[in-house]
Amino acid sequence: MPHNIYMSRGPIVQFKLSDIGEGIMEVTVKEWYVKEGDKVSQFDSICEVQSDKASVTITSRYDGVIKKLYYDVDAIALVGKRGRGGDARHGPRRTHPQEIKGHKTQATPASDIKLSEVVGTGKDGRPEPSYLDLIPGDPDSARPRPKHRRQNQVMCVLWSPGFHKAMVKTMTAALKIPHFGYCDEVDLSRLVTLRAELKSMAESRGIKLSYMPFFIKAASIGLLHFPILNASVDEGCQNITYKASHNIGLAMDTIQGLLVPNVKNVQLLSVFDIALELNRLQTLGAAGQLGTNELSGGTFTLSNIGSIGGTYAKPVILPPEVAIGALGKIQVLPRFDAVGQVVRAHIMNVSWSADHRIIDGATMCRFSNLWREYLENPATMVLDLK
Ligand code: CAO
Repeated sequence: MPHNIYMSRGPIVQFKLSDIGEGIMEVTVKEWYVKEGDKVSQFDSICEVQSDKASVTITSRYDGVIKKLYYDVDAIALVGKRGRGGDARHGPRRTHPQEIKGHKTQATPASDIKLSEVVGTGKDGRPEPSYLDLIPGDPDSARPRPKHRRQNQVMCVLWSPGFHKAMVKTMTAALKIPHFGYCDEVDLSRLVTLRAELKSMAESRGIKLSYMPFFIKAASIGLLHFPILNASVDEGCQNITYKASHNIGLAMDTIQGLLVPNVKNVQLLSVFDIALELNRLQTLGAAGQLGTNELSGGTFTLSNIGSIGGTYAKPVILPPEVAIGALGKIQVLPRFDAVGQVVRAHIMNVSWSADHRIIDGATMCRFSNLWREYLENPATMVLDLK
């Protein structure tokens, strides 16, 4: 699957999708992250390809402008093959190519690109057009960049390189945020009973109903009272942006590693609507098909690490968000009831982290109290449902 790099005042470099290992010979183009005329920088995500083993994000080797995309989404591309030819079943398809124009680059192919992948076969040494044409050249192409980056060659079932890179970037940015931590325990006994009643009803509608939709909805109702927790702040902490949409992210353990898709506009959704969307996100996550739409735009996050195990956690804020909650395992534990009798209770711990530059402990605590009360008395949620 070659990409073409067009340099309008220099040689044109064609490169092919490198061998991505594991004996994989063909991939399906799952998503283009770029379109005609887009400017890209080296290491920007270009597209997502899927093999029968995993999905891999292809990143740009150059700064430049996208000239042409040669594969439609869902088309099959052969690893290391030229863009022309191929039989009807497996061969690369050229469908609805999009022409993209641009200007010269100073970029050169990364030193580890195999010679056979850098060919000039067309007129004036230009290669024939292939799957993706990109005209390199970026105003800030003079900035230092890694010299020996291996490209498209990491095949990883647990980690998609693109997502891992994004995680490194996000977590490094998160380190700059002074985290405030706050923990509490929640008695979910009533919610356990309620969910047991509703679970089969949801199943009859083809939906799996876990506790997450309740946690997410209670958080959204809480955010209506504490909008500062559904905000973002600029670097100098001068401007706070309050987000109208409650796009609640949920940390998801997927075959591509940790991803955080979000359920959009939770403030407008019922618990059942949230369950429906959560089911969809989990199905996509299990298939390694979560895309930009699902993964971008989150405003607040919950991480249900308790579905795997554990009680407390120390969640890390996902900038530009300002707060995150981690949920522990629901455990059956002895607790005292209102009249001092020991009862069997379903207890879950919650651990919140918030950006202490703009959120104080009292705010986090009040939000947590409200969230806890809704979950401990789930019938009260009905009163506040939109
Ligand atoms: N305690 C006890 N049981 C739990 C639970 C908890 N905290 N969370 C979920 N369960 C139960 C569910 O109710 C469900 O039970 P039933 O089969 O009886 O319905 C079962 O465990 C499986 O639930 P699930 O995991 O499929 O669904 P979910 O909506 O609860 O969670 C998701 C979805 C995506 C959050 C979860 O699958 C996941 O990926 N969790 C890991 C998150 C993670 O890695 N966090 C760390 C981030 S920091 O690195």
